[in-house]
Amino acid sequence: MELTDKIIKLKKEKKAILLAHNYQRPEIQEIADYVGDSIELSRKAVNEKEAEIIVFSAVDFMAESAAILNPEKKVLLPSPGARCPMAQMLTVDEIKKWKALYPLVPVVLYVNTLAAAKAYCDVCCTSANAVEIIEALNAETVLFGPDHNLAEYAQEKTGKTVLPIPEWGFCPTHLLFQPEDAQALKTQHPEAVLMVHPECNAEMRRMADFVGSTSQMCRYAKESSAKKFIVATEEGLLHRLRKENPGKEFILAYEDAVCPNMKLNTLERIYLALKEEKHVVTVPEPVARQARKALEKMFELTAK
Ligand code: CIZ
Ligand code: SF4
Repeated sequence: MELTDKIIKLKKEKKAILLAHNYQRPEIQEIADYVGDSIELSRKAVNEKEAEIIVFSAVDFMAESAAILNPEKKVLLPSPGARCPMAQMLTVDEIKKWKALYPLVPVVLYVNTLAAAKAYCDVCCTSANAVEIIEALNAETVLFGPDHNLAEYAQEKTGKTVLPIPEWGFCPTHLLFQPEDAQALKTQHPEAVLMVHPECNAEMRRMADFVGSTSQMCRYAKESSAKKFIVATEEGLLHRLRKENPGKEFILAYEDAVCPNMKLNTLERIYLALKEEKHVVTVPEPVARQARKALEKMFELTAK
């Protein structure tokens, strides 16, 4: 039996669902029950009442969020080494340091953080709703971590003061996109629309026709009358963009823009994790309780 068939069979037997992030390998996206961004997948995890096991094909912080929101379910991360380096950039000590400096300022944390960090914030956000969340808060200044590019983007969009913590946090994959490469592609394909993720640097965002999260890029590409798009985000999204828009062309803005952590998940690892029910992600309850509040506050403040 093919590996994909084995996974599908096991999923049924064990009442498991497979959630795959937009950056996962095409063959994983193809057999997933849902493909989406971190917030869409977290919502799916909560709404799937029947499921007993959630196989979360993504990186550590996303699986942790699913575990926090579903304490009664078994959440498996197929490859335990799939850890987001940006999430590691914000330690609890760093948050405490900034909170001491700005005791009255709310702390907004990107979901790309470890559970222990989330436990110290007021509300979480994703790249799809950071602007909406900061706008909804009754504060003119917020502390925001760990991505300083998203902080800067949110500051531009909201007109509020968004202080990045740490001051330098970044995604190593989105850092690969540089304006010279994007400009060369724009010159080669003058009719193409440039879509840029807010984790990219300010020059990239400034030359973009559209700035948005992966889910927002999918929506934009579908609704746009353009036929060609240059895309500045992790290459996994191009599989979904091409599948959903067969008549349109998608070009990666930098051809090696791969997140090696996301790519640690393979069909083989998904199969083994599910078969042996291994690599269970757990978050100690005192931390989970606090982090859950921050995630729930995010759901509360966003209609989407
Ligand atoms: O929120 C997510 O899923 C991430 C990390 C990227 C995006 O824009 O969807
Ligand atoms: Fe982390 Fe960037 Fe990889 Fe997303 S693409 S998991 S933010 S390193």
